[in-house]
Amino acid sequence: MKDIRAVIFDLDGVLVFTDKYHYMAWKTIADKLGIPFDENDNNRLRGVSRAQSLDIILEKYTGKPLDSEEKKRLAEEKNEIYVKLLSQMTGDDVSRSVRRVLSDIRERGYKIAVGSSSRNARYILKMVELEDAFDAVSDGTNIVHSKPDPEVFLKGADMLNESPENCLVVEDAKAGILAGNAGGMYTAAIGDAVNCGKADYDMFSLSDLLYILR
Ligand code: B16
Ligand code: MG
Repeated sequence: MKDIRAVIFDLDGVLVFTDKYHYMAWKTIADKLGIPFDENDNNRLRGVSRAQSLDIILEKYTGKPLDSEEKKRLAEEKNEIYVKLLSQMTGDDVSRSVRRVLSDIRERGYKIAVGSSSRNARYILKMVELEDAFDAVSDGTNIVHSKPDPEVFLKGADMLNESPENCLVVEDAKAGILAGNAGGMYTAAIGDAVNCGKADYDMFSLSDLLYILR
């Protein structure tokens, strides 16, 4: 029988919508290199690490080969643009309904954590005034393998002192749903991830969680 005791939330695309900033920053880099890049291409970068995102963008690159130093510089340049865009974020970037879902779940006795591939997760949480909303934060700074590897969620479960089979992962990316499944956790898909058909639950909005966790 299902025994969910903790919920691990992906950040970008679930709690906040920083994907538009990722897009703007990657678009600057792609334009500079003459690579076609649109919002559909950007969808492929959901939940994927920064370095892997660059590799995906470079699939359409036809210029002179880039060595690892040049790739590192491009990823850093993208991050500088991205972080500058993030600095405009405020508490208003998290909807009231998202805040209500988080506090309701906590009041019902569930532990909650963030499980994000981003190395900027803590900065984002601070900017949107969510830094005290979670029992744990597992992010791109404490993992070696990015989603669809389950590492970020397994570390999150560990930080919460919960077994994977007692955790529910909430994700907007196929890579994240696959990661949660690989980690032996329950998974709930929202947004783009619903299309992958691999989650235990498909949600229309985050407040559907209040029914799943009844
Ligand atoms: P950074 P999530 C992910 O966040 C984003 O969806 C993905 O597009 C991004 O490449 C990744 O974080 C790494 O982000 O460059 O800030 O370290 O969805 O796992 O919360
Ligand atoms: Mg995401």
